[in-house]
Amino acid sequence: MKLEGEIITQETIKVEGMTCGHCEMRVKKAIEAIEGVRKVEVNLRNKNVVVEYDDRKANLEKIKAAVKEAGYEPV
Ligand SMILES: [Cu+2]
Repeated sequence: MKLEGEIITQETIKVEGMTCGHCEMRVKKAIEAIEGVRKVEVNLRNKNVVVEYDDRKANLEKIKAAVKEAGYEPV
């Protein structure tokens, strides 16, 4: 949901190491747990993740750190 005054940024990041639906879910959940993240779409086949977030609260660094912590490699 978009709140008033909110600026949503959309970024696509490459993630290496995902091999199945389980990996997809882990990455999705890890990113969704970050405050300010509004939408996460993980595409296993293309090895990428489309993230929409409020850039006053979240940023790419935080998102990549969460991916790493879940055990995958953001590039
Ligand atoms: Cu897997």
